[in-house]
Amino acid sequence: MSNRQPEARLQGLWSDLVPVAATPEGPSAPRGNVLGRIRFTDAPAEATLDDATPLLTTHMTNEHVRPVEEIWRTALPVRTGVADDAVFAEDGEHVFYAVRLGPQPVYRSQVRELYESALEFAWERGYTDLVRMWNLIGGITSPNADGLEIYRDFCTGRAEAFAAFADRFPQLPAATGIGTLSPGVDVCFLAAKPGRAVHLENPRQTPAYKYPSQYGPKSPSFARATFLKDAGAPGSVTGSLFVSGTASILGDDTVHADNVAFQAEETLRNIEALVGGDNLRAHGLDGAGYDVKDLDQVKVYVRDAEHLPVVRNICESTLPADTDISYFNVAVCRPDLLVEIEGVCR
Ligand code: 3EB
Repeated sequence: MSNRQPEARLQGLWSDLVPVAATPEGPSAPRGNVLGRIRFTDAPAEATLDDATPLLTTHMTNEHVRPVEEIWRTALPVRTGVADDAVFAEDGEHVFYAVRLGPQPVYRSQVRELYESALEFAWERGYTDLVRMWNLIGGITSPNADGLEIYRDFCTGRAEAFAAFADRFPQLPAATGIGTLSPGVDVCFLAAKPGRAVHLENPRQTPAYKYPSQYGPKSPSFARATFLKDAGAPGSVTGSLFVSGTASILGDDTVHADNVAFQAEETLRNIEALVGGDNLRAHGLDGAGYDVKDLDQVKVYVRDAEHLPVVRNICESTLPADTDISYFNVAVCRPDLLVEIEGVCR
């Protein structure tokens, strides 16, 4: 795991990506209390409290990549619980919430209900700044029972839920929408008490919520990144920048449709433009700014297993040697997207 800026790991929220077989225990384990875990492995499971902490298990690994567990931690004491099908943990400043929706012929209404329950939960407990959401979608580019692409079906239900809660959650958070290897949808999110989150767009990309209808009946509901200011320092520009799943999209167009190396490089340029000081200043975050090399806790999603080596090479030559990077061999939300990259800058 990365040891860059270790002091930053004691502020706000932080995570580690660790091999499933070697979860650190004992004195070498990172300090902090576990808020939630996401296990990327070879089969899905219901969201549960495991070892008294929320655990989401998603089918995202096969023979080409290693299973990993992402562990979100906080310095504050944590309280965990169950809310219907969902599990959660909260520390008074942050909440982690996770839920699995099993396979459906059509996802729209169930996704809407899942999202409305999740938003209601966050609102009632006062975690009104959504920070980061993950949407892990089986068969993402396959048709549902009505012939509509499952990603578009999913986006419709999600957009309806956000529309119903627009008075309470007027701003969309950073997110990922990515394929998994089993049917069903796994959703989890991080949210915070109000006043610390700033949502960012990318000057090189059309906001996803403004994508034209050629990409689906309802646009995807997410921002390109969310900056979470450190707790207890709301006026400060120290914090964490949560970078959404980012792909080779300029404006709203996929570029380099048949060249995975160019897609990976374009994606990293998109992240560079997103996290740079100019873009943070444009969003009112004066004095903050990152380089693509500051991206850590990186997840790289590669559609075709044969492309893993070239994408690994590009990521490893762009990012520092001590960067935490995990690779997954899963479909992306447009058939012409071959790679997607996300991470956190501190
Ligand atoms: C894109 O830029 C690529 O639907 O939540 C990236 C991040 C993508 C989040 C989502 C989709 C989502 O449109 C796909």
